[in-house]
Amino acid sequence: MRSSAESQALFEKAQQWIPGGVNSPVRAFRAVGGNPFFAVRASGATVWDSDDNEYIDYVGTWGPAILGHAPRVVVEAVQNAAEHGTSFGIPNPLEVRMAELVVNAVPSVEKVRMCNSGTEATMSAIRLARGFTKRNKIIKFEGCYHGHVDSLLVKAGSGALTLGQPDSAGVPPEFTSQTIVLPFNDVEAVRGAFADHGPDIAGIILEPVPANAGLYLPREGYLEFLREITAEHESLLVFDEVMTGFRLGLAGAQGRFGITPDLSCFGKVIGGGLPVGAFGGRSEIMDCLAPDGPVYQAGTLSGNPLAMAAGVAVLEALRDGAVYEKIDALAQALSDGLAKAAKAAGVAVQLQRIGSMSCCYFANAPVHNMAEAMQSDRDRFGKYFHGMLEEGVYIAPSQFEAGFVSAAHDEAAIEKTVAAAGKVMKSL
Ligand code: KE4
Repeated sequence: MRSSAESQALFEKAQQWIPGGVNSPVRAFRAVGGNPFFAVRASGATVWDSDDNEYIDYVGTWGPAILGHAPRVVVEAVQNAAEHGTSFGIPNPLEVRMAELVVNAVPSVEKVRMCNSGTEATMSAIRLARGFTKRNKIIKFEGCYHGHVDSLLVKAGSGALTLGQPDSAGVPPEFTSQTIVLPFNDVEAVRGAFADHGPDIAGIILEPVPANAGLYLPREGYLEFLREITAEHESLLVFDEVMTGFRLGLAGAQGRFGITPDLSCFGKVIGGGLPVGAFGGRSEIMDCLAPDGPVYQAGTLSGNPLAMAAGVAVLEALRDGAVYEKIDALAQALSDGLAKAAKAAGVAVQLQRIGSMSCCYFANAPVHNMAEAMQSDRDRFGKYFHGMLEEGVYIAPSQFEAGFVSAAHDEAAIEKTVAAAGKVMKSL
């Protein structure tokens, strides 16, 4: 049994001064029971807690750690940037380099604006969609999570779904009255919404690969359908690629599926672990943003030099594509190994994966939307989570999250993880 005395003591203290003892709800282990451990160090594919337990990490700080934790290129870039000042609030060369890297990597993005979180990126993107189209309604999908934006906290995924609060308190009905929520992967539902509200729909925002209710894929032709119907109605297609952007390839999910959205939101990977969000798209849309246009959006620390230094270092390390080949292959081996372990243990699982992102649903049938994800056996998942933790493997503390493989993982780590799963699954 690993010791947790230090983490327990820290959690006691944290709960006195921080709501729930955490600065983001999903970290509280509420979905899996028990108390969170406190991380004190992370390097490569490993995280150490305050009781000196070590874990192979498949959360990767919820996506940013695509190169692994504390890669030298990022640490040195941030150290060097810090020597020259930690924030200017004045345009700086690193912002230009970041914008150039994003525009060169994502064909649909002609201009990009930096901000400080994925939430800011999606909030700004839907404001921009409304300002550009002069329409009010936004379509989102059940189970998709776009950060804690008031008007999008409706049947949201991730921590909201995990905690059973897909519709948050504190959001007046007026704030969500312009939000249309539909089941994902349901063509007729979208057709019906446009039939009823077409002229007032500013856009559709979606995770092209929903990964905040576990991970499920768009059905064949679904993204193409959304592209066509939004173009037909002069609504905007907004891809929330906060998680998939620069994770599923340099051009993210839109590159994998060959879809050209009107706006894209980014975060996580482009910050290299520092607080960064971004949104971008066609110049004619982006030029509606202040100071050129009437749609206001701003941020004291947007384009912060430390965050830009970290993000630029990561994007430059990804440019030759070699990382993607490695992490996709390792993730394939992981999913194959977990599936074999489950079969040997007689445990029903659905291993769903794209690139280096995956989810192990404890379910009897494949998952294509939130309703089906909700059929998964969360109790069994909780037991699996804690069993893996005891074996030194840290996966997301919720069935409704995705897992990530980084460039710092290797075959030995995958083999250790699969062996641990083989042992744990036999006990479920
Ligand atoms: P942030 O505001 O947390 O930087 O990004 C919000 C967001 C937007 N869009 C997508 C597709 C996202 O996945 C997220 C945030 N992801 C969650 C994990 N699934 C963050 C973890 C947390 O809330 O602590």
